[in-house]
Amino acid sequence: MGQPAPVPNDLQSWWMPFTANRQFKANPRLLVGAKGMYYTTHDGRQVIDGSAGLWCVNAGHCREPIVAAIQKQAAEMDFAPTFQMGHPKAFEFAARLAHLAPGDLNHVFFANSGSEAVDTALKIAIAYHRARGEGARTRLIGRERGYHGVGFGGISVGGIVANRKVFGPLLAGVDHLPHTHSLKDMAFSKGQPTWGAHLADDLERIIALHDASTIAAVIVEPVAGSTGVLIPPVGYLQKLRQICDKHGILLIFDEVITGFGRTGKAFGAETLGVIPDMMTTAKGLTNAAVPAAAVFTRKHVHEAFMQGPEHMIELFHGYTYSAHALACAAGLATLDLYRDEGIFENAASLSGYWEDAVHSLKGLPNVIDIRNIGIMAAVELSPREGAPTKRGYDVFVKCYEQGLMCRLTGDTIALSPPLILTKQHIDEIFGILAKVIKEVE
Ligand code: PXG
Ligand code: PLP
Repeated sequence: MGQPAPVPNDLQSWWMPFTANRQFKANPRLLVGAKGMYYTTHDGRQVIDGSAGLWCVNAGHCREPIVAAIQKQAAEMDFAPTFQMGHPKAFEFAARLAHLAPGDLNHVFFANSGSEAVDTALKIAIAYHRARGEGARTRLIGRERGYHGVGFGGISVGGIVANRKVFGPLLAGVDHLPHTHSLKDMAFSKGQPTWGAHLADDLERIIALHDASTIAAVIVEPVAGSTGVLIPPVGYLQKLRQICDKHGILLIFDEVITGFGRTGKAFGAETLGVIPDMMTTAKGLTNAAVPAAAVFTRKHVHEAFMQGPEHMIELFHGYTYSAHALACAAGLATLDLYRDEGIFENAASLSGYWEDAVHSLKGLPNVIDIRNIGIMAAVELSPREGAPTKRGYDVFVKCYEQGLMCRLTGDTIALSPPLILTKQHIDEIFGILAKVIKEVE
């Protein structure tokens, strides 16, 4: 027997997620290092991280306390089962999170990605009603342009057409609210648009159609992120809350992006002044250093399950890696950093400077809308005649070449840098973006 043949290090084997694989592999962009606000590229350049990775590295990259916590945990205990077993850091992490969450959102179920968190929350919603003797409440209401990950539950309640249309009939019994974006009525709003609260009234129409007795939950992102940063109109989420309460429907906020400081408070629920019955989180939960997600539930939701014989499993759901030891260690170190460095407070205090900086792009060629809240923003460009998404892509690639990583969705550039940023970083981000927008036809 000879040596195994050497494996050629080519780009073909990895089928990349949400990527134009053939285009990318013809001209790859590889990241090889990261520190604080910057990535290092394979050709040795420093690129400012205008998107916190994928909206997730809220405390900045490779922070020592998080690195140390993961290293220590990996050496101490790598994995512990969490079905009928436990480990101390999982309880500690859940208790810290419950303390951080608004209202009585004080029970935490762990998963490993936003998609799993969404599936978990939708399943809990349906099982909750059944546990209370309302087993006919199985319908789920999402929203057009919503992003709730890529599981079958998430794409069913989600409203991104490309993520749904080739995957068959999806979950049955799902309906959608209209999205809240209208260029005509709200272009260049700063923070929450004043137009659009009435769009929440459509929930009453959907409820009248199906009857409240068949509806389990409504799920929305408090700020729609992935679709291009759509800020909820003033009063809109309050209306959803009132209508859900009136009809006994659970309200779920998908805070996978808005959680952990992005809007200037720990959760979007606080910034926007509405407490949901459940909240899904991931990303900033562990500063993305180890994959993890958490579903927060209010006391009454949890209590509905804590009935019946005590030897019975209350919820037949969970993942091998729920409350993974490395994730809990990383998460605890992350929460310490958020608290000790006042990272959410930094986001809140810079949000005015951020708003002024992004709105200074108004008037540049092809800019048709600018939206912002906390430390997130979108710059929408008009699509090129007959070639939608091409202009956005050209801006995205040129930004990367000139030292800025941002996110692209269609012809909209989204920005959501780490929340440890300073005014100089904001100047750097918008300096590059403005220059590129002027250069791209
Ligand atoms: N819900 C929301 C609101 C999200 O934003 C998910 C669920 C799914 O999380 P996972 O961990 O399964 O990806 C997300 C994720 C982008 C982008 O740039 C957004 C997400 C993920 C990747 C890219 O728009 N959001
Ligand atoms: N901020 C974060 C990120 C936290 O994790 C916590 C506590 O867990 C707090 C604030 C609240 O800190 P304290 O419990 O010291 O009031």
